[in-house]
Amino acid sequence: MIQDTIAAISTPIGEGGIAIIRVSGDGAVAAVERIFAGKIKLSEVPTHTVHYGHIQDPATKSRIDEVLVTLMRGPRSFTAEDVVEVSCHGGFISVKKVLDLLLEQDGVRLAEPGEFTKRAFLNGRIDLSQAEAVIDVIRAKSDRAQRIAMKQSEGSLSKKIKELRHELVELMAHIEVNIDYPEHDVEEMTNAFIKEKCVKAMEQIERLLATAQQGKILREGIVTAIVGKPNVGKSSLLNTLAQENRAIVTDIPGTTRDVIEEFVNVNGIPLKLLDTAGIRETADIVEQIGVEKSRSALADADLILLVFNGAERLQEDELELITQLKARQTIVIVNKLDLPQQIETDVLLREFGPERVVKMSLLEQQGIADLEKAIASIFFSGQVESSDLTYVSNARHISLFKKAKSSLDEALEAAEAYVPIDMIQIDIRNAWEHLGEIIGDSVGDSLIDQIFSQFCLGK
Ligand SMILES: Nc1nc2c(ncn2[C@@H]2O[C@H](COP(=O)(O)OP(=O)(O)OP(=O)(O)O)[C@@H](O)[C@H]2O)c(=O)[nH]1
Ligand SMILES: [Mg+2]
Repeated sequence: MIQDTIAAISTPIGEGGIAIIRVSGDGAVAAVERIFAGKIKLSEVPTHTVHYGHIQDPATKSRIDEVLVTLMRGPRSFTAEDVVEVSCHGGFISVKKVLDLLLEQDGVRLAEPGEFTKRAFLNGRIDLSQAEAVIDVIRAKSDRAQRIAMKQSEGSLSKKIKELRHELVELMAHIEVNIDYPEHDVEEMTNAFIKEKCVKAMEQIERLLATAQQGKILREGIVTAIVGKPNVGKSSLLNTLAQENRAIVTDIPGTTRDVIEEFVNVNGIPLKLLDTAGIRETADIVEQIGVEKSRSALADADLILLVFNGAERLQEDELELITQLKARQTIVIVNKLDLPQQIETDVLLREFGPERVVKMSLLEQQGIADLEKAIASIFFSGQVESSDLTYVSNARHISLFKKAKSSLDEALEAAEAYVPIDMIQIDIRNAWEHLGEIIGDSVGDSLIDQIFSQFCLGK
């Protein structure tokens, strides 16, 4: 059991109506009681109740802030321990003073990032995959990503893993019996049984892994690079999609020097947009670095928005970009439709196909709906839709599922080659262990620390 009591500010730092300090541990109620002045004694009130009063320094009796205190006794709390939440005034000073006073109380210390969630895990209220989903809920940037993360935090993935592991345990038990009581014929049957069970488990893992691509996109956004020659309107496109003047737009070619990142939501599809420096040969050393950055953004992007100025003919370096990008996931934007058109549209249509070429005037805000449609058609085409919202998106989970699958693969091959079944047992056990690691069964302390350190303070 964990002994000490932890406290931290759980709301973002800054001006706001209220701020919440969360306190958790055996001594939580006593610690807050010592600095709380109200009509009641916190140690005597029923759990899950809210109380009005003041925080005051027990030594000087000076009042620090007016507060509401919420009491939640374990195990019916976020951490499964006694939790007290103090809602005080927002801003920089009140909340800091209340926290400092709390930390002066015996046995109370500042929580580490993610420590509240870590305690919920260590106290057995949630498993590791659910705890990880809590970060995803906080970081979700689209409605859908948030819903998926909520599902996972409620245990949707854990349930699937437990079912899979249950099947494997049954299989291992079956094999065990045959190792202990080897009989003629039974071995043959066992082999067939192993194969059937392994294939079934592998299919289920594959189905989960198939959601990984879309799960990652929903979680992190489609990394979308806006590229093209200088002055074609790349930054104008970023500003239009972001609906604010995020990047500097001028008529000077070479305005953007650095990669500008902005998260946008296009009809529910999360895009991580990267506006880049216009690609051209240049003697300017700063611009050269910018062009380098453009090229590396281009290399890593899931989606490319390749922008042209429709009022000019295609140029040499643009033809190069076309060759380089036509096999990639690219949408071509012919901008400046408001000006007399010079561009060889036929070349673009031939290389990319009509559904991937969009005509726009960012100056007059034309063609935005067409672009949104093109993005949606790429994103939704041929993608797996997981109807029950169980997605595998966490890199750690993906790698463990892959390991489990390859262990089962080895078991299957071994069974086919009539390797002695106690050898096959080892592979199946490995698969079972890899799956267990996803929900935090038998994982080491250092991994646990690493996972929870990604959390923000106060969570
Ligand atoms: N006529 C017209 N001008 C446009 C349009 N879109 C952008 N512009 C202008 O084109 C110029 C360049 O726009 P930017 O968005 O800065 O272009 P960029 O591609 O980011 O340029 P660099 O950062 O230099 O690579 C600005 O003067 C814009 O106002 C359009 O649809 N029509
Ligand atoms: Mg620019």
